[in-house]
Amino acid sequence: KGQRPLAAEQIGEGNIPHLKNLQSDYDHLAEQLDRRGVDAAAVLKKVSGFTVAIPSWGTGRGGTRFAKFPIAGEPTNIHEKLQDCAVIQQLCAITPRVSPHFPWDKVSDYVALREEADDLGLGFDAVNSNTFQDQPGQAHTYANGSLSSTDAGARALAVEHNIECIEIGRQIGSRDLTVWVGDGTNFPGQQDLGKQLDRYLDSAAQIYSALPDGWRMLLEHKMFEPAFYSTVISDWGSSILAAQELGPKAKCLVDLGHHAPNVNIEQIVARLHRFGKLGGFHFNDSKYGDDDLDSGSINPHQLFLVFNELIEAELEPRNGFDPAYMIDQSHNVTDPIESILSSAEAIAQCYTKALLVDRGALHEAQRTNDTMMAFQVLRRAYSVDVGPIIAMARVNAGGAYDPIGAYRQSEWRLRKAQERRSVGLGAGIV
Ligand code: PSV
Ligand code: MN
Ligand code: MN
Repeated sequence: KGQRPLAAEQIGEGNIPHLKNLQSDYDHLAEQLDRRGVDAAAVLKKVSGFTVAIPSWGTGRGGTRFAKFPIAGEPTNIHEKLQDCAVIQQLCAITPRVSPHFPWDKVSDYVALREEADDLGLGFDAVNSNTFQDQPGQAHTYANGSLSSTDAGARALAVEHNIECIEIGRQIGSRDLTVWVGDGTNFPGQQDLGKQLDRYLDSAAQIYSALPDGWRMLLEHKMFEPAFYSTVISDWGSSILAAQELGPKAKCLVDLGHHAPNVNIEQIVARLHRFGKLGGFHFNDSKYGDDDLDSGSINPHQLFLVFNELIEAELEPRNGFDPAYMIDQSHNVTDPIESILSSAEAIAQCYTKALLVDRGALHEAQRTNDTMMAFQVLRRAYSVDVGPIIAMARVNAGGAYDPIGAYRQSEWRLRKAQERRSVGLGAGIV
């Protein structure tokens, strides 16, 4: 059904020379795992069901606050972004949903947009609202904040925009609204920190009350930027307090790049789950701040430890376990399709390694306070090269053995460079 951007036969043919080696690598790994009491087929099955959403904005070269360096053939609207997402999904087969951002992805007919995505083999994930920049002709500025602004008009506009995002989401088949606001201050004394949070909570409650049944509101915290002295929802503490105040449909979303350096994010994950408030993730990596680098490019071990907590959470669901997994990255130095393929692979790797952890041995070591053995259990899983399992899952699902190699061979970007409007200097996607 539908028209896929790449020829499926070409992907299949490209895999043929690798199939024999893949099978032998997989069999070898399965035998090794079997010796440890791990059933590779069961892991393969779990991995085959794993998915992560693509951010629509990640298909463009986001750039930095200093400059954008767009590449020829970059998508210029949601239709072209969906095509690029479909290419990614065809090649890696674990990214079947797109997380859109409004008004960046605004169109006049969302029912048609949903059909367009469906034809490309895609669905939609969480809808992201944007009250961190003014739109042309906007009646009230967000210069002094949005949901927490002192200006009632700006607050009302921000609430209205979020409710509109819910309505769009309903039409395109989403069930989550992700709310990140840049609201905060740059100077001590600029605002009353308590009252600013009161205003945020009041506005957020209005959005919350517009959530349809089965919907969730995901509150995304971030330590700083664009506000550099204080941020209204700066950390997981503020996030969970706000989510608890709002009600059961409000959950917390953890963007891996939104914490102070060295913060123990896996512990945050465990905490949020403990209180039934773990709503979702924005996967990326960072070295200094909200760098939005490719997942696993800086600290893959941290990503593994996060997934280790997620598997623990899944095994002990308490009040449920249903986090929305999304990538959130966008930068300036690679072809975004290649970067998302690379991130999807890194995320799948860490998930797979976490599945390999011998839970029985880990829990026993924890019970007996055998610290070294507990650590060794994690290390043993982390050091396995799980590539053959992931490649097997991908190839079985019709994806490419070597996604980036197949992408280059398809010359997709080159072809789009001839067809798509040039984004030119400074006209990149925000
Ligand atoms: C903010 O830094 C953020 O992580 C939020 O998820 C935004 O929606 C996204 O980046 C895009 O700017
Ligand atoms: Mn994010
Ligand atoms: Mn961010």
